[in-house]
Amino acid sequence: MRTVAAVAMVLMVAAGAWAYNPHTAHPLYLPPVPDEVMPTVDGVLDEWGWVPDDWVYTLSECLDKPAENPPRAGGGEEYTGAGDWDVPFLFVGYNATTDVLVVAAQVVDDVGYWPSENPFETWKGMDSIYWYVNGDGQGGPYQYEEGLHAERAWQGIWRPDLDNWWGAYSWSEEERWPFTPPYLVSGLVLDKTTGSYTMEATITVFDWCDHTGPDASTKHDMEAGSEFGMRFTLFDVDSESDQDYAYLTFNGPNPEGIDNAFTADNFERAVCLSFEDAYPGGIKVAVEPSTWGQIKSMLK
Ligand SMILES: [Ca+2]
Ligand SMILES: [Ca+2]
Ligand SMILES: [Ca+2]
Repeated sequence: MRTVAAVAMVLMVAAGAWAYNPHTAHPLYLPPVPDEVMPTVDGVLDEWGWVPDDWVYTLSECLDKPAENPPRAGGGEEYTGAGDWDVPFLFVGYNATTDVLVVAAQVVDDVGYWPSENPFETWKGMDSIYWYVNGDGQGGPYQYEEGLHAERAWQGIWRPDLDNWWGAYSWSEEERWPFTPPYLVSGLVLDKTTGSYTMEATITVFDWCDHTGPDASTKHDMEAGSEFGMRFTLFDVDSESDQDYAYLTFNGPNPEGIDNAFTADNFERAVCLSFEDAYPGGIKVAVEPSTWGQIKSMLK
């Protein structure tokens, strides 16, 4: 995982009229994904060997970290080990050419838990991924309500069991175009019994995401130095017990319980790095196709 001190000096954009979480000690730094290594978004992680270890997040290194230094891992009770849940590989970056967030993850689980096929009951506790973005960093509501469209910030919830379904509480079912290709593309390979999966996604962040469609919307310009608000959490749930869950999250402390107000005012500050700042040693693009696990085992 990238050390904060090494990249803190590259920040040129001072926090000003933004509404980020004031309780987090540092921004979330996003490395670029160069065009030549942009993945095929199919959930098969055979093209990620180029990523330096600095930019690979794993659950084991996120355990027991202070809340103000995300990403961090936790759960309902003490973590019971990799046999319950593990994240051997998580990458979150951006691509400047297509203006998208790029995420890839391998999640190893023992029990796939989805007690309801209704995606709008996911909040009750199921294996899932939660995304929140706020392109202009100015906060504001992300919750869709009758007559209120959350154009600046929104929430995406990913259910691996529902045929790779992404949904949003921020939008009505008829207005969920930002969660469909080409604005959001995702692929996964799921073992439904164990809940284990590998996934990839590209996610368009908008400064203004108009409910009428892309013509009236403005993409966030993803380039070195740009920033925006986001939250992100991977969840493991194995039963209906309130205690039986684990997570890996980019979210910082939330002492005011502000997220219960459905506002983006407390999102984390994500900052896009230049290639030179992210990869001072360069990258090796000519890696033979392999799964991430095979690559790691070869290196040991
Ligand atoms: Ca792939
Ligand atoms: Ca589990
Ligand atoms: Ca599970």
